[in-house]
Amino acid sequence: KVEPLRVCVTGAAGQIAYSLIINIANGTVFGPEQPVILQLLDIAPALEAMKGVEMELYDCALPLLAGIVLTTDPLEAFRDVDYAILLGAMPRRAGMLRKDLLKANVGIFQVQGAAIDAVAKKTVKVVVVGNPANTNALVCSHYAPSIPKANFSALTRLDENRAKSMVAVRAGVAVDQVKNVIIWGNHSNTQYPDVAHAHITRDGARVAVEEAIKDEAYLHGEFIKAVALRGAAIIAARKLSSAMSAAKAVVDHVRDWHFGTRSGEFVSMAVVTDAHAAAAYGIPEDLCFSLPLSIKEDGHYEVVAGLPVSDFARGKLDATVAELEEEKAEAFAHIEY
Ligand code: NAX
Repeated sequence: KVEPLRVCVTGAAGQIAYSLIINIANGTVFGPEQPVILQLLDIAPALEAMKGVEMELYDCALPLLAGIVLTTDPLEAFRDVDYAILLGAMPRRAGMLRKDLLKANVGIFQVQGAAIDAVAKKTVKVVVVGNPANTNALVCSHYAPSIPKANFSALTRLDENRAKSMVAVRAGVAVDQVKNVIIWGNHSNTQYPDVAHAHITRDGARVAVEEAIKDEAYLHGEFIKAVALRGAAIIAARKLSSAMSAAKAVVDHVRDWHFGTRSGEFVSMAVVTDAHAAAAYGIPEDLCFSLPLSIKEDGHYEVVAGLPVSDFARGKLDATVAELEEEKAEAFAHIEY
C-alpha cells in the first residue's frame, strides 16, 4: 500500500488552483499509483468559494484522492505536508506601489514560512507562484530555517514553456522537440529567456536553436520581449491573468522535481543560490534566481554548470540580478535579516 502524499495548495479558491488541483488529485503530477491528501488554504472571505471547490473534488470521484483538508489556518494547512504550492498572494491593486505590494507579501510569506517551519515535514518541497514569486520564496525560506534552502523554489516554468512554444512555432517542430531553453533570473520583465544552449530535434537530427532559427536580432530582441510580456498580453486579452497555462507549468515543475529530469535535459526553476551557483555564473549567493537544473530521481538537483556565458548573456544576467537584489533589499528593509 502506497502512503498518500500530503500536498498543500494555498490560494485554493483562486483561478490557478481551479486548474491545478484536479491534476494533483487525478495522478497527472505524482503518477497513477500515488494517492494524495489535499490540504487547501485560503483566507476567510474565500472560504465559501473553497467549499465549492471541495464539493467539485468529491464530484470528480477521484480514486487517488485520499482526503481533503479545508482551512484558513496555515498551521493546519501545512501540517505534515510533502509539497506546498503557494499560489495565494496579495494582488496588485490600482494605484498600489511596488513597495507596498512587496511589503504586504512579505507579511504573508513570513507567516507561511514560519508555519511551514513549525508543522511541515522537514523534507517538504515548496513552490512559490504568488508574485513577486522569487522574493516571496526567499522570504518564505528565511522564516523556515529548519527546512533546507534547497527545498524552496519559485515558478519560472511558465516562462520556459512560453519560450519553448515560441521556438517550436518558429522552427516548425513540435514543442516536445525543443529542449534546454533556459530562463535566468526573476519571473519579471528582467528575466532572460536564453536559447544559446537549446536544441531542437528535426528528422531525428539534433540542431542548435541558433542554427534552426538563424535570426539573432529576433532571438536577442523580439523573442525575449515576447516571453517576458506574455503575461501582460494574456491579461489584455482575457481581462484575467494566465491560469490554465500557469497551472500546467506548476504540474511540470512539481512532476520534474518529484521524478527527476532525463539525462542531458535540464529545466528552469528559481532556487536560492548557494556558493556553487554563485561560482558557476557569477550570481550573488542567497537570491532566489532561476537557473538551469538537472534533477535526480530522489528530488535533489544540481545547477547545470559550465555553460559558456556570452557578453550579451552577461548583461542580461546582471540586469536581473540587480532587480532581485533591489527586491530583496526592499523586502527585508523593515525586518531583521
Ligand atoms: P486569484 O486572485 O484568482 O487567486 C488567489 C487566491 O489567493 C485567492 O483565492 C485569495 O483569496 C488567495 N489568497 C490571498 N492571500 C492569501 C493568503 N495570505 N493565504 C492564502 N490564500 C490567499 O489569483 P491566481 O490567478 O490564482 O494567481 C495566483 C498568483 O499567481 C498571483 O499572485 C499571480 O500574480 C501569480 N502568478 C504567477 C505566475 C508565475 O509564473 N510565477 C504566473 C501566473 C500568475 O500570474
